[in-house]
Amino acid sequence: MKKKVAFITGINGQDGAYLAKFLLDKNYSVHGLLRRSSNSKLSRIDYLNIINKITFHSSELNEFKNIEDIIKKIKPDVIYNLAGQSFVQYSFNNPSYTFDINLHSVLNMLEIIRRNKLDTKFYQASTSEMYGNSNVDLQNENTIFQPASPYAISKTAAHHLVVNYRANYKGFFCSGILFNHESFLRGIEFVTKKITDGLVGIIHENTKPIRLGNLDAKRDWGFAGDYVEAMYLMMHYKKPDDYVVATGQTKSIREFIIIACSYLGLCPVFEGEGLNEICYDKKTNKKLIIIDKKYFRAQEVHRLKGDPSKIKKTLKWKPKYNFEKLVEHMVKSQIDNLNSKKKFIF
Ligand code: NAP
Ligand code: F7E
Repeated sequence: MKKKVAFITGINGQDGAYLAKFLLDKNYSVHGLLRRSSNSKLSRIDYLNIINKITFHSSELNEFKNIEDIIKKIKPDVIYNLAGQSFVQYSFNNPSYTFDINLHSVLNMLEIIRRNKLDTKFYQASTSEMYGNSNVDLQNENTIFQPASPYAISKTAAHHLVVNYRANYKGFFCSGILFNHESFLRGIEFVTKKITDGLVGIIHENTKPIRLGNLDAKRDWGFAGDYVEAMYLMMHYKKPDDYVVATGQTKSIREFIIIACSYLGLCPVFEGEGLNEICYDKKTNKKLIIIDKKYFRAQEVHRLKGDPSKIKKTLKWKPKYNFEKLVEHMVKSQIDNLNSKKKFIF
């Protein structure tokens, strides 16, 4: 039987790499988009041992003609659009670039499918950031969006495009509204990876304390491997729709630090307030965390907590990792990484 063909943009990112592995295991023929600058660093795909099983294509996401040529050539059954300017803080400094990649590229791909009359299914990587500082306790598919950053606005507009194209043209277009999901493959600029790699470095390599911003923001954190399975389930349901993917629990950065410390035998004490707060290990007096105003945002999203009832009920999605298991995975994988001959940096 002919293999189904998947095209993953952002294949070199955290989710792209996990999804590529997941789809290869489901016997898909996997094609991935790399921007030219990505060619020299395929570390996530390398870590998962799948480089030789993927066909790579090279283009910036926003180059309409290149993307159209690739799609017409490989005729994918499914496109997972995971490429994006994904760093919220960067979007305050570069809103225009963020809009170009996160919004215009989505419009381009939907137009390519429509104009060429393709029956390709399309998945869009929407985000919990679209809810912003919502006053709703548990955010679900019906909660009003109040985006609080250029990143969130670009993703909200792209989300509406997908909903609109689905209604107008009846294509199989869906969005996963994914809450934060992390793993050992997370980029080092994100707070969970900064904390786990930073603490492991302090213990095993005597590195400097970690510099962080707001420790009191709360996020609903899941494991990326569980979340790519949710994407797959959405794309294999009988009809296209949008789903919240979340754990239903929310934890602060401070709680993340405390749990990560517990897996390293550290006893964290927080002292001082605001920019003068520090965190040190009670047993050794070693400084672990320093607050740095550079890491505070122009506007913070204070608390996110998702309601995954719809995806659990309709698609029978069930995450395998809880918060503690996620943190343990990130800490232990980094210790293994430091002890192995081939060291991965993401
Ligand atoms: P990620 O690790 O930052 O990966 C993003 C990927 O997009 C990278 O491979 C990057 O390429 C690629 N990319 C960026 N700009 C590009 C461009 N101009 N042309 C082509 N490729 C480009 O992000 P992720 O965590 O896997 O997230 C995947 C998607 O889900 C993103 O769209 C993100 O906004 C969204 N999302 C993420 C979360 C989360 O918690 N992880 C939650 C909700 C939504 P390089 O490898 O060259 O940098
Ligand atoms: O920040 C606080 C920061 O950058 C989380 C992306 O995948 O998830 C991610 O966006 C929280 C924020 O993730 C530092 O202020 C404190 O409150 O790890 P983050 P994010 O902004 O939630 C959503 C769902 C996406 O869609 C995005 O693509 O942590 N924080 N100190 C810090 N954050 C960072 N990065 N660095 C710090 O030093």
